[in-house]
Amino acid sequence: MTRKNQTLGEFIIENQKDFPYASGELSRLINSIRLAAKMVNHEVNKAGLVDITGAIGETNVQGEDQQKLDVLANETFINTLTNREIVCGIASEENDEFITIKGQKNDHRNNYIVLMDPLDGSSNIDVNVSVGTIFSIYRRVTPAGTPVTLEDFLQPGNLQVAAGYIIYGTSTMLVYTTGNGVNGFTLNPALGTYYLSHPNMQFPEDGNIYSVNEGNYVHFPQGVKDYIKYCQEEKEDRPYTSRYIGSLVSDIHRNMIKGGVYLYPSTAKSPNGKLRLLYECNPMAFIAEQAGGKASDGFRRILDIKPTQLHERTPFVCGSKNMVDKVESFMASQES
Ligand code: P6P
Repeated sequence: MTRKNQTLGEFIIENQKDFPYASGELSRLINSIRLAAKMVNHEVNKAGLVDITGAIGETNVQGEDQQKLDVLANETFINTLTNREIVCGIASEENDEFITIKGQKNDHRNNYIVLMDPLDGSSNIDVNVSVGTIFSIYRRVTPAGTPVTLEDFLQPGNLQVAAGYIIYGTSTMLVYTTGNGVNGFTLNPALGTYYLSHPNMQFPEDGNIYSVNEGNYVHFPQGVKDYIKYCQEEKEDRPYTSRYIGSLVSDIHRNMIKGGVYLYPSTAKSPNGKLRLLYECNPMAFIAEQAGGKASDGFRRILDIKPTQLHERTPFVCGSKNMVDKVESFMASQES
């Protein structure tokens, strides 16, 4: 149920009953993400004012230069989630291994695990372009009372109980789903309160925006090359518009509102694509499908992929259903 000017807190309480595990834990978990997002937002919004945007000279498991805000965002979400007695494990793009959380009684009795990219698109920080946090939530599958194992984190995306993102843009928004549609909340920074600004977000079935780094064109599979040329043809419903921010959350958020498709295909440099399955593609795919869109690796539904490694990558095509179908048709024609 949604109503105008509803706050995130009111929304969580009024819709908690829709969640099969309505023990209140998930609500508390979303609330802790809400708090952490406000704290990170405060730092992101003043990044240019203090020496906090520069790289700290270290690299993460992806071999990417860690920006100070990456590290700060990672620590903020981990600390906030750990202190809420709901989560038994956390995996992050910034950490080589997953983190086991015993709980205050050291009994491993918490039921949820969170996987996250704490600050996606962080290379944009120094140029003042919007960045985002992406999170994915599962119930643990190993027995309560025992430490989480890698098995708890390697669940297919179709078992997610919730997923969402925070976009630190011209305004800060929290967009999430618990499997009952997608709702967007905009932060009023003066009050520190999120208000329901985008109820029941829906991907338009079609659109005219394609988002891909065309600098990699020569390395793309032929099917992707053919799709890009299709978008550029002078026809009644084309050419399309190319929009690519280089920040996954921003590109997909815009495409969900306006209609469009985002592609990060395999390339010679990244034969499995660049994006990570567990904490980028799965949560964005859950949101896309809940909003009536579609997400695949060009051939298979993203949410059905069985992960084998914590930081594994996958090619990613996500957006308006008819546009993803079109990309897949070009990919299939090259396979036959
Ligand atoms: P490229 C940011 O590093 C990111 O993970 C996504 O947010 C973004 O869409 C993509 O990589 C950009 O990658 O290779 O086009 O710069």
